[in-house]
Amino acid sequence: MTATEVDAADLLALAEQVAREAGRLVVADRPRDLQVAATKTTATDIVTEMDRRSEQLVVDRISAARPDDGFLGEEGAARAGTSGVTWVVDPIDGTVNYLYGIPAYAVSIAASVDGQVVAGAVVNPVHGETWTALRGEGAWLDGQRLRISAPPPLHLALVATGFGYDARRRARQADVLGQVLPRVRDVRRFGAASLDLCAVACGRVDAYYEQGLKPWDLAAGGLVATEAGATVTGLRGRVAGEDLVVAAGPPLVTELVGLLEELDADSDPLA
Ligand code: LIP
Repeated sequence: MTATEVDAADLLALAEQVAREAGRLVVADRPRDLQVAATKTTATDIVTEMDRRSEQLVVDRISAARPDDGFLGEEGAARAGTSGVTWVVDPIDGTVNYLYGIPAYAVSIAASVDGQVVAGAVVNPVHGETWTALRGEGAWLDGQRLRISAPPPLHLALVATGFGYDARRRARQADVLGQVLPRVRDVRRFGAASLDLCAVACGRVDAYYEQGLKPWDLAAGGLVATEAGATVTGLRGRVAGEDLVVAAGPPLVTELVGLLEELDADSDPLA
């Protein structure tokens, strides 16, 4: 089955509907005394009961509508599927923000066909904002078409970035940031990659870069940024991925990639 045989617009409508519902759940059912349910790669890499409930809701709703599809979810949803469609799900992107009650977290759902993301929805349920994108068709914020404007040069650019859960990686990221900071306008750390990528798409920042992102952090937000006109890439001609993700409009993206290559920002202390 290829992308053309699967109606991507139908996949987008399902992604948006389910992301909104999961967003309502994580806001309405957030326990007052929300606790850490478990830790993952490190003591600071946390999961709450609501991450799990949100992912279960997403899997249940999409499976009911499309029983043959596969899943790749942050909290463990993993199913191959037979339809050629795989849903890439981050049930709460920005879990630490969610734990602390910082209103910068999102439900991120992308549909990929033959390994290519064709539709994506990112919902910030606190602000009630929904970013959507359809490959080759465009990106929208609450239904308004997004097209990035010409970005400033690097020294005037507002750049978002993020840090991993492993102290060795954070130390490396701090070194890189120490070199980047004097070369840009300023830096923002929002705490959720999907919202960082959507911020590039709607001009709230000029650029974003981060090392260590997983497919569910990147899938939907990456399509939103790309369809809004940004370039989403890795370094040294590689695709955007765990090594490094850089997103910005041309020609700023070239300047930033050049600087990050110079700084070996994709070298991984955990490798
Ligand atoms: C988060 C990412 C963020 C990164 C955090 C974390 P999570 O994902 O969205 O960009 O800086 O370390 O990985 O764990 O909240 O889904």
